[in-house]
Amino acid sequence: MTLCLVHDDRRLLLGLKKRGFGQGRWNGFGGKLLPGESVEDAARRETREEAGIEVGGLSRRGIIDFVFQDNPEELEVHIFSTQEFSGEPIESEEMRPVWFNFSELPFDRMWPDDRHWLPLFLAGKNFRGRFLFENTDRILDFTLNETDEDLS
Ligand code: UAN
Repeated sequence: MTLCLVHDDRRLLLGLKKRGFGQGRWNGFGGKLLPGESVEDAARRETREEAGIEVGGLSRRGIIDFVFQDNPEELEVHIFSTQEFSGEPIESEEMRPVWFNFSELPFDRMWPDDRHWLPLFLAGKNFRGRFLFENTDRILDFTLNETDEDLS
């Protein structure tokens, strides 16, 4: 899966998920890959579909595995950063995009893992991690490490 985080030097663009997995939460833009698609292409497509903007250069900043208890399907999420986009963010059937100051991120209405890795992301670090969820609200266990690897 992909997650695309569009930002400038003080604000992050998040979308309120209006339906499906993660409904009611503020997310970056992203989703599953289509057959034959690269993770970068999927990040671009999902951001176009969900927020109506075209992103420029992407850099891969993190890779996180998500495991949900009682669900054998593990999600490997590739997290991308970009400061380049064209167009105006616009609401789609799936997402309502809103800019948030870094100091006012709505962590209480985001995926619970975000409060762990987003500070690393905003500090310019690369990271790898793994989170085990009991359900979609509770983290049972996690590992998260900064990495000097070039993930791009
Ligand atoms: O930030 C996220 N964390 C996120 N964004 C979209 N999805 C589906 C997400 N899932 C998680 N954690 C499971």
